[in-house]
Amino acid sequence: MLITPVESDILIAVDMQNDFCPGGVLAVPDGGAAAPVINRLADIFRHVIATQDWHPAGHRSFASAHPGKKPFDTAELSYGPQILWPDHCVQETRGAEFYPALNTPRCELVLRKGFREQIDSYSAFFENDRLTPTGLEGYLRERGFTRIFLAGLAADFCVLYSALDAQRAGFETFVIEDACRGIDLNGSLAAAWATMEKAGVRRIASADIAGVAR
Ligand code: VGL
Ligand code: ZN
Repeated sequence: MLITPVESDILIAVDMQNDFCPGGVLAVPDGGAAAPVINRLADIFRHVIATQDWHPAGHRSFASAHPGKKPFDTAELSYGPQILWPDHCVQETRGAEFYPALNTPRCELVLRKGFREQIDSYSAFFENDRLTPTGLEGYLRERGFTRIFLAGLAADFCVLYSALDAQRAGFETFVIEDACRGIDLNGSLAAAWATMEKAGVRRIASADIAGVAR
């Protein structure tokens, strides 16, 4: 399958930030390796946007906000169970900045998410209460995009939830596997791919995009 990007296609680079990359506090295994793949793709797609995990200090998704809890434990928040993370992507810190090896100069929008202290936001479309929209669906629709191509970190969290929401919203949704890396918490990576495939999200490789060196 060879896909030639057209005007109504957009590449979304998810959470390519220092804290998810080598040396970061929530480093995704091999996470930095997604950057050169995304850079190549970002040269080919006519439209590129990026998301940025952007938490206030003391965010409720941080284990440090729950006395007695450790990172990767679960807590019951107002909207249901939430995995607790190390403090990461805190606004105005280096960890929240984009990974320097990411090079997407034509990026048209940076969508920040997770900035409400009480609600986490894995998906680029809805926060973890599944009710609070980020506004991305309206943005993409107003601009006339019909096919969404996802890349970035982490495949089994923010990419997964973004892909499911994009597909549910009626966009034809593709996840570019080698442009992503996963955290893989207790088998979450394999489960994520199974869930995405069942939902109709298409799993492709960067080599499926016409113009990428292969
Ligand atoms: C993410 C955990 C916490 C992600 C963000 O970008 O996948 N994961 N915050
Ligand atoms: Zn986060």
